[in-house]
Formats: sequence, C-alpha cells, structure tokens
Amino acid sequence: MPESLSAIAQALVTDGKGVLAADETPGTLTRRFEQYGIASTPDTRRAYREMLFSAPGLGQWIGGVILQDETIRQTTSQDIPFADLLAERGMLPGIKVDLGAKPLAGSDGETVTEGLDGLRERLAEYRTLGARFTKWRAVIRIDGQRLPSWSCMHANAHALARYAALAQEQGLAPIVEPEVLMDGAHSLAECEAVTNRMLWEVFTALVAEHVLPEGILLKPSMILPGGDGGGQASVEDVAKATLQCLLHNVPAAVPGIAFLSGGQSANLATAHLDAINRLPGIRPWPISFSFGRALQDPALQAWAGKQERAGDGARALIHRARCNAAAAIGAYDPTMEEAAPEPALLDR
Ligand code: 5MM
Repeated sequence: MPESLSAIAQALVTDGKGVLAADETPGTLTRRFEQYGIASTPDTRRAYREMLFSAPGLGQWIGGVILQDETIRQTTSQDIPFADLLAERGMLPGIKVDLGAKPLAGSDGETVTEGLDGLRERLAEYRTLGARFTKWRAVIRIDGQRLPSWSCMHANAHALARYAALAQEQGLAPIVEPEVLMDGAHSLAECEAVTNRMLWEVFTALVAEHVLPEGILLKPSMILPGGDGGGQASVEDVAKATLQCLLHNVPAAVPGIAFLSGGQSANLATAHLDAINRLPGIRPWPISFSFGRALQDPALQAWAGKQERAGDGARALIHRARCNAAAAIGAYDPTMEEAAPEPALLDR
C-alpha cells in the first residue's frame, strides 16, 4: 500500500480533528434549504459551501471535507476551485462517490447503494480534480425481527468493499460508511445487535476484496435506540454500547473511526462523542466525527441564505467544530455551549 493512503486517513482524524460531511446531493440540500425558505440553485449551493469552507481557522478542527460531484466542479466567488480552497486552508478535499441507495430487488423495501459501474474512471477523474479521499454510504434499516435482511447487509457490505478496493487502487483513501438508521422503534440492544452483524459483514467483505485496513476510515453510526419509540438511553449507556461494539468488530490496524451524526441534535451528538472518548480502557484508534447535520444545521440556520449573515453562519460552524474536536479527545465541557456568542454579536 502506498504510504500516503494511511497518512491521508490519519490526517483526517488525528489530534482531535474530524471531517465535515458537506456531500449532500442537490436534492438533499434543497430539502435542508426549504426548512429556512432558501431557494436552492447551483449558485446558492455554491454560496453556502463557500461560507462554510471559508470559516476562519476551520482547519484547526477539521482535517478534511467531503464534497459531492457538483461542488468539486464549482469555484468560489473569487474563481478558486473548492478543492484548491480547502487545500490552501489546510483541509483535505474528499468526494462522495456512491450514486445513492436504490431499491434492493427481491427485498421488502430495503436498499443497496449503487455506483460501482464506471467507478474506476470516476475515481481517476476526481483525483485530477483534487480529491484525496472518498466516501460511500450504505443504509441499513431496522424493523423488528423482519429487517435488516441478511441479503441487504451482505449486498451492501460487498459493495462497500468493492468500492474501497477501487479507491485504494486509485490512491484515494476510502471512508467506509455503513449507516444503521435511527428511524424505527428498536431498542438500544437491538441496534447494537444489528450493528455488530453489519460490521462483521463489512470487515469480512473488506478482507475478501483485499482492502488494506491501514488505508481506510470507518464512518459508523452510534448505537442508539430508535427515534420512533425505541425508548430512552443515557449518554453513558450509548457510549458504552457504542465503544463495545467497535472494540468487538474493528481491527486495530484501522487508522481511525469518524462517526456520522444520523439525525441527532448537534449538542447530543457532541455529548455522545465526548462520553465515548472518556470511557476507561485502551482503544486502538482515534474516535472522531464526520458529521453532516450536527456540524451544519446551526450554521445553515444562522446563515439563512443571506450574504450579510455569512459571518454568523461561519461562526456557528466554527463553534460546533471546536466542540466536536474537544469531544474527540474527551475534553468537551457543556459550558462551551454557553460561551457561544449570539448571532447578532458575531463579526460580519
Ligand atoms: C448519513 O449521512 C451522512 C452523514 O451526515 P449526518 O451526520 O447528517 O448523518 C452524510 O455524509 C450523507 O451521506 C450526505 O449528507 C449525503 O446525503 P445524500 O442523501 O444527499 O446522498
């Protein structure tokens, strides 16, 4: 394996740094914009990403940013390609390369993530556009004893491994993202059981496809009760179940783990990450974040599509990046939230 793959993966998560997932497809970002009455056009999406990526000092807490196809081809208002802007600001540009979760034939409403056809050529092009790492997300849904099916987990794990092998072949470090959805009425224990099975499938497939564990990052979901009546779990219970599941399944050779936030509130995702990192005992990898909504939602709300509020949005993003970077080393203090300035007081 070229040395650079593990160096790239390490750079994303060392010293408390994490990843900003800004790889929403235009359809997803349009839905997020609609919550605040923001029109979604290529230009407003560009302006939003420029506000995020230009936030002063962001590279102190963010090691890399996941882009998607539209954004990696766009430039800032000063005509700088976004990948170059990130690199200049000390953050590695990454790219989502899956083509989305599509209905899995023969299943009961489950999905399999597609995008393997032509992937080698797309990866080569993204590399010329400046990408250094990649991401592929598989989606697993729990529904009582019915779902997930073995075929859904197996098909998604196989696709994740085929993707990771191709990314490594092209010199791009793959982020492997098997998301077990929070949607549903499952308990914490049921989520842990399903995540155990899925991670076992994923690492079995990675070995079968000759993926080198030193050159990937794992982006898992935390172990949480379902959001539709799955009951309550304390921050400490979530932390213990999540760390145990990772210790049981993730090889020590993997350079890092970076959680998705999965629809948790921004503050709760940070509290969970911090609690995981405060648990006693040895763990072989840094445990950090690759949040989308839990980093961006406060920034999107503060920005609200208005150029004159770009400073508010940037400050809100920096605040969450700082809190999560502290949580990634078990040093988050909830009073950091009280210190957050009101939007009206922010630099413009
Ligand atoms: C699970 O979603 C990923 C992490 O985001 P959260 O922390 O908000 O859960 C995220 O990277 C996701 O893959 C992108 O937003 C792309 O989503 P779409 O639906 O546009 O492919």
